[in-house]
Amino acid sequence: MAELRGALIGCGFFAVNQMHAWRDIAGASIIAICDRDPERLRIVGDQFGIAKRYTDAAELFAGESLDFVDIATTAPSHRPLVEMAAAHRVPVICQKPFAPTLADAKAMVKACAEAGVPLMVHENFRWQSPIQAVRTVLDSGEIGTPFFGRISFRSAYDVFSGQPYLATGKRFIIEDLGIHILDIARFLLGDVSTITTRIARINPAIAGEDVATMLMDHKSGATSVVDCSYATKLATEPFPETLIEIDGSDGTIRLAQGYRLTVTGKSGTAVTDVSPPLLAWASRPWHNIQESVVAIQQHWVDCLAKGVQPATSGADNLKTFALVEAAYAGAASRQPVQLDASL
Ligand code: NAD
Ligand code: 89Y
Repeated sequence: MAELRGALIGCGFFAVNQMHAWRDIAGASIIAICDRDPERLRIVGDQFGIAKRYTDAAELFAGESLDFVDIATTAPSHRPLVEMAAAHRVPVICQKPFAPTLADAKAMVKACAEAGVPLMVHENFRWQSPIQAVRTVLDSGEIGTPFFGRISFRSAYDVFSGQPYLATGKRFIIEDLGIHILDIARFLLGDVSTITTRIARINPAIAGEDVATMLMDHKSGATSVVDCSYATKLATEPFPETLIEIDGSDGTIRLAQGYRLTVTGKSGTAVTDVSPPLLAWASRPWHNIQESVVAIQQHWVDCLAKGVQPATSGADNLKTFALVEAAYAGAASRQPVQLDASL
């Protein structure tokens, strides 16, 4: 198959990882980039040797023949850009958070479905190799049927220096980071029927919540706790590790800090190191996230080749996004929120 010709829109902080990852992937390459900020366009264009540069996405779509577009801007621009891609019949990847509201996200899924173009949300955390290792253990049946999970992300890492907009929004940790952890809970334990949420803001220098604790009923019958914090100072900073506890009818899984996976099940106890590889262009501690960017982008290319829906399609991600909306609604009302009503 001929190499897919892609364009990347949004040449900011995180897009650099996506550009590196595209260079690692067989079967696709980025032939044009776009950013409304000429300085970001210059920096990324020069770093990755991309000659075709646009400051206006409409001009990019008009000027290039594309097999896909990778949108790496922040949420406010996602809907117009995805709808532009759909109008040009160009398959589209969109960064998380999918949109500012669930209504926008639904409209984007509808626009792409009506245009017949694939849509994947860049929901990469479930593609981290330690998380995939947990999924593999569940699939093996070693711990039987899961009845409890705790998916936990607690850190005091300074994310604001690289992403200053995170300090200014009314919403912070659930929308930015919790969205990944909620998606991991869905990935491991299935879809959710009810969520109960408590939030807090500990850091006085930011506008949104930096602590969230969520209790969920999964349709499988399992219960989970998803807890996130950017206000947790620990002896060894775990960023960006997601820690996992799953209890099943025949055993347990523990993914502990330092990427140590302990499985106690039908065959006894096994402890393995599931550290992600440090890719040539990656840097600690981000290497865990960076590796998952390659994995999800490779998945996109594979899905386009096979003509199948990506695991984190727009339609799938509506269920993760609905959890975010339900968490904020439940935090405000202090009441449990049913999920099916919003989808
Ligand atoms: P950023 O602000 O550094 O970069 C966004 C870039 O998009 C900017 O250069 C801006 O000029 C450009 N842009 C915005 N609107 C545009 C438009 N309409 N047309 C062209 N260019 C436009 O943001 P960032 O920190 O790189 O984050 C981007 C997205 O990536 C966010 O949604 C963030 O949540 C997400 N992110 C994801 C991960 C992950 O692991 N999946 C990690 C970090 C950030
Ligand atoms: O934006 C966030 C994300 O998606 O992963 C980590 C992060 O960069 C900061 O919370």
